[in-house]
Amino acid sequence: MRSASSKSSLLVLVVVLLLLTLLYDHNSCNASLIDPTKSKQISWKPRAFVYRGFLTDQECDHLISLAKSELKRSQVADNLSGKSTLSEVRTSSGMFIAKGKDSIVSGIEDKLAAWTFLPKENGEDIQVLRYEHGQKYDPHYDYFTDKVNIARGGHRIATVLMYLTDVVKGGETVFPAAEETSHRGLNIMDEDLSDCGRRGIAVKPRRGDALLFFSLHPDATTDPNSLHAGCPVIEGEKWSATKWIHVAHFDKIYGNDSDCKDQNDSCERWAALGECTKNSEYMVGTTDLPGYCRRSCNVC
Ligand SMILES: O=C(O)CCC(=O)C(=O)O
Repeated sequence: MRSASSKSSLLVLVVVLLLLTLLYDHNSCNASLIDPTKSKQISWKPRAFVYRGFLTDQECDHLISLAKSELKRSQVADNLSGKSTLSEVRTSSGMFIAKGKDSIVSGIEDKLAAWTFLPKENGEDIQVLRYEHGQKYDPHYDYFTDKVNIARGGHRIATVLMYLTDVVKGGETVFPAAEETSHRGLNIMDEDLSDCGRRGIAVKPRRGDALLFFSLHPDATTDPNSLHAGCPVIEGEKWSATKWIHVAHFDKIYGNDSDCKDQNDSCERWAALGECTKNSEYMVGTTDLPGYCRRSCNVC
């Protein structure tokens, strides 16, 4: 009798251990897919790194297929008001994929956190972009100069650009204010670059590769060398995915939380439609001027 019951306890113990191992493997597998030897430094001013083969073909195709039917003309943030506006500075189209939308998106976010050493919750939703012939993003900074956009999570500290397709000609990401060093780390031949790409340290889009650069210095001051542009696509089509990462939790405003209310009955519905990101000034607001749907946007 006793030996039968100790056998069944042993069996239960083995099953529990197996389940725990599976759970641990599931949570850690994406992070453990990061291989630091694949990350090469391409510049110190700004701090920029390229990771060859960061995304698998399946991950690239998945992001493109989620985005394809949802694309809208890209916008830029107005320097003073922070409002999103259309501008000839940025002519691509794009859309946002909600954080953790499915297991593939969540797995990519795990890898981003492991590579950048920055917590998942500090990231914005991934933005997928498509650039057709002639489309571009003129030189700009990813840090903000308005109050609205820094209310959620503070300044953007870093950006990861993931390239979802190869581009035959043009479409490079270029850092025109980067301080050139004797080596560029990636052995790109000048003849492979467009005129725009030759204006600084450039990364030629290659399906699956990812570029990480920092917009803030280690002492948290803004880095003017992080000026960057998406060069016009000359031949082919460019698909990319951007993850902007802030200094703090992107979904929280640190301030007075005693008044955590929605002020419009439609807030919940708007939040589900992504308005907290698309229309952050109205929905979230700032610590000085709180928005109308702070509860539904989970910022209090
Ligand atoms: O597409 C690129 O190469 C640049 C994109 C970019 O600058 C951005 O999304 O902030």
